[in-house]
Amino acid sequence: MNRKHSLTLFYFDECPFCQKVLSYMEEHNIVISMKNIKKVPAFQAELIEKGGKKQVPCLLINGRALYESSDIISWMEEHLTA
Ligand SMILES: N[C@@H](CCC(=O)N[C@@H](CS)C(=O)NCC(=O)O)C(=O)O
Repeated sequence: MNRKHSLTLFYFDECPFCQKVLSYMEEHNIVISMKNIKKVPAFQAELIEKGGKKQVPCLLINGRALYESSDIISWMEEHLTA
């Protein structure tokens, strides 16, 4: 899985939109790099630098930022599930 894409999810636990994405990932056994922006301030700085804003969830796909939980789930459905 994920051999074609470099993937990182920026998130924090208390965010319901992040939880929606995390639940989808758990259901589909999707394991990717995770960056908790509340626990590590440098991750928030990285998110702003790469995505332009600090909104989570944000999926970084080969360096390109994808915001919006529904769009992230749709992307995962198309690219990471059979
Ligand atoms: N429509 C977005 C909403 C995301 C959202 O509102 N995230 C909040 C945390 S729960 C956030 O990052 N707020 C800070 C900001 O937008 O700068 C989604 O579905 O992903």
